Amino acid sequence: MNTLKDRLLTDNEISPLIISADKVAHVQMNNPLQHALLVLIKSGYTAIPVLDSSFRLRGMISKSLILDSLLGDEDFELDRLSTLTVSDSMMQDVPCIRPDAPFSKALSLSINHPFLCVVDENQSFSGILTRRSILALISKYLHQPSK
Ligand code: 4BW
Repeated sequence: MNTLKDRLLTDNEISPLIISADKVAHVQMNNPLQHALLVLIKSGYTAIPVLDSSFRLRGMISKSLILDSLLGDEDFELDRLSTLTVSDSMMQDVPCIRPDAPFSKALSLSINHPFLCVVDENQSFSGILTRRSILALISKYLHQPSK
């Protein structure tokens, strides 16, 4: 009888779980902050990847990072939405994983990160792996009858 651990570790690649780049809401580094806020509000996501013009991953932008950038000494300075760009506010240190990484690595990283960016050795962006898809796979194995 296979244990849950055996079944997860034999299903060893994350590629079937990846949400492909064309389905991932993202912004570019030189977009005004206003554009990033609109994409975040319209998509409903808290945080999304930041790419460059060659589709390489450069960072991540979130609603809270934007709000933090707008905060002046006493008030929110809304004019900064058009004067600042995504690169002024983004976080550069983003959790990443390779498309051929083992499931166990994705599982460990997803404890602290709601999504992982999937990149190759040149930082070329191929999509994201969400905590939701990782939990869904574990749930599937948990509820499947053992062989
Ligand atoms: O618009 C949404 N559609 C669906 N189907 N689910 C959503 C949506 N917005 C939020 N959710 C749910 C998901 O379960 O809330 C969770 C937390 O969302 P978040 O973090 O705080 O915006 C979602 O969990 P998840 O699917 O495991 O996704 C984890 C994180 O991955 C999200 C968001 O930052 C990012 N993300 C997910 N799908 C994305 C995306 N970013 C850009 N484009 C996508 N398609």
